[in-house]
Amino acid sequence: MNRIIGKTPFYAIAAMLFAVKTYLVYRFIFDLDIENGLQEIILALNPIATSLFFFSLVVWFKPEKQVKYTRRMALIGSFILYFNVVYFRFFSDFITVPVLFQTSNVGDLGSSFLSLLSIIDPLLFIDVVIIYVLSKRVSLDAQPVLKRAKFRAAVLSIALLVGNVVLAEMERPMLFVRTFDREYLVKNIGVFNYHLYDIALHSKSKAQRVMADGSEVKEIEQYTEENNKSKQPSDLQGIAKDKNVILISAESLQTFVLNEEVNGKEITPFLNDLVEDSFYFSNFYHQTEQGKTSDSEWIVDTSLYPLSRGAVFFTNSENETSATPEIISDYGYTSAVFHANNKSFWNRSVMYDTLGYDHFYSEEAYDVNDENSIGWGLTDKAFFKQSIKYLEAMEDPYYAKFITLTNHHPFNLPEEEQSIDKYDSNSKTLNNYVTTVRYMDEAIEQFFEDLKASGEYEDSIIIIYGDHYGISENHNKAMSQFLGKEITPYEHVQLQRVPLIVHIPGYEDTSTITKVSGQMDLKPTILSMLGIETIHDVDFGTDLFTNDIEPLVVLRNGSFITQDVVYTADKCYDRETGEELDMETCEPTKSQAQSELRYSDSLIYGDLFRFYSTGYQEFEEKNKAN
Ligand code: GP9
Ligand code: MN
Repeated sequence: MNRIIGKTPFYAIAAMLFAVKTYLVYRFIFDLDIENGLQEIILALNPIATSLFFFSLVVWFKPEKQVKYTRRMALIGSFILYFNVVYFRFFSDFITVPVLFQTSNVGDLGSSFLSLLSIIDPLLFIDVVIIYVLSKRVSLDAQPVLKRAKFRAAVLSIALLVGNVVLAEMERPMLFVRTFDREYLVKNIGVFNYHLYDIALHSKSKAQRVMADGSEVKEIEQYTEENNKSKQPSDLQGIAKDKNVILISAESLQTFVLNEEVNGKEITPFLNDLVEDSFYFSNFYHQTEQGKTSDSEWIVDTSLYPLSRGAVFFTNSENETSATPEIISDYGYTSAVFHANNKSFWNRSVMYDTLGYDHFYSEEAYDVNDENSIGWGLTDKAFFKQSIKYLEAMEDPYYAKFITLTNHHPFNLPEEEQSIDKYDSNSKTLNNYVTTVRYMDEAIEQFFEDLKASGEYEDSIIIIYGDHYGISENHNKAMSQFLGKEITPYEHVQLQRVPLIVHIPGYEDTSTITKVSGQMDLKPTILSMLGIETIHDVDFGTDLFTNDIEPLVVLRNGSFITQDVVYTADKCYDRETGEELDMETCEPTKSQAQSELRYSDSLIYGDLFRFYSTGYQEFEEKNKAN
């Protein structure tokens, strides 16, 4: 035995044993999805790099301490891994700092805690036992004492770790900025580095929160009062009082596909018809940034801006909020989100509680198999079909949000599911896109039929909106072929338009509304339709059915759109013609747009709703009182 470990530093042997165990846990307990060779390499490299990095820290101590700390490192590391294993068995998720403070989660585990333990669990500590036994026989002379040996250990472990991060970035660009999903993070940087990253994220947002004292809110309230609050009630105020609200977040749906054809076939035949029979906002913009779908959810439910980096759903999931589901729960509404993806994606499982949702029907609520999955998971058609039973079981009135998935990049669809030809351009993405958009159109059509058949349709209003763009700037050449015009910075802003369709069954006096609007406006519009009036709240949206407010749509990158102008990349354009105007025309609104973004950021980073109590009342109540 002594001969085997004779010359090798003890920390390195321990690191290797620990790495092998970690790899096996990743592979067989966390069951991380491996989609390609690079992911395979990362998953094998990461435990080695990370273990070596942490265990090699002991070389800076005296040899006897090195041995002692190596043992401790193995024990602590094993417990961290084991806690994650137990947590994962219950939540299919990884521990975050806020979770450690969420005692209610521990409550959830309750009596089932014992059932989470398995007879294989002692095996998860086998390396610790081996390390303890070996540590008694290790020769202290073989431990690094010279500076050179110490530096060699440090350089090697850091190099491996950097290699791991570089590969992870290649595999998932912007992994850290977007912080998509804990599973991706763990898959790419391992569970230990993920914990460090999570602690850093947490400390940063906590620090900003600690600095805030709430004095800013008055000024922000005054601003939003003056600029966004209508003086006159809209014509549709209370039109949907006590009705169900069904929101459909249409993945990657952009306005440019509506009323367009490919080889003589409409891309969105159902939506084109629906538009005729609904309020359709033809100049409605998404306002999302890196948080993509989650940003759109944030904007729609809170009427605040997303952040310029990261996703609020991750960075500020513990904030106090004033979100639609929570507000309307006071008026008898139950709320739910339906989305057949992993519930930790975009930290939804945590964030939906924060926003006040009562239920979240995630992947677990659906029967998902190879036959009914395409691309990111369950097909939209199967998703809507399987959702109906849950919707029927919900207590009325409800606020139910459906998030579709099939029309997601890279927009792959098996040939037999394609009802229209692919587009023909140099962009495979755009070529595919039209086919998946059409698939989603058919899925929504089928959902409408099922809503009617199940009797849910009559008592509901149905609001469909695109969550964000699907075709990025990288496809400008193909887009300019599709649109028959050059994609200038002005056109690029115009391409951020996504459809907004407000469908009120039985209501015939509908129209296409061309005034400019954005996702930010949905919260006040919905509340107003439900007959709920704001007494005081801070948000940046306006009721879209009022006419006495000059519309202003600010995009997260500082571009903005008014009835007259489009401002982007330091240039001012006429909104109708796209002609460039003098910057002076845009200047005053530019500073207003900047302050809105700043105000919204301080509300989020400072968690200012802690210091502010919002107030609502029923529209009729106020009338009665007057
Ligand atoms: C995933 C879905 C898509 O659950 O919301 O996310 P995206 O990449 O569009 O943000
Ligand atoms: Mn999306």
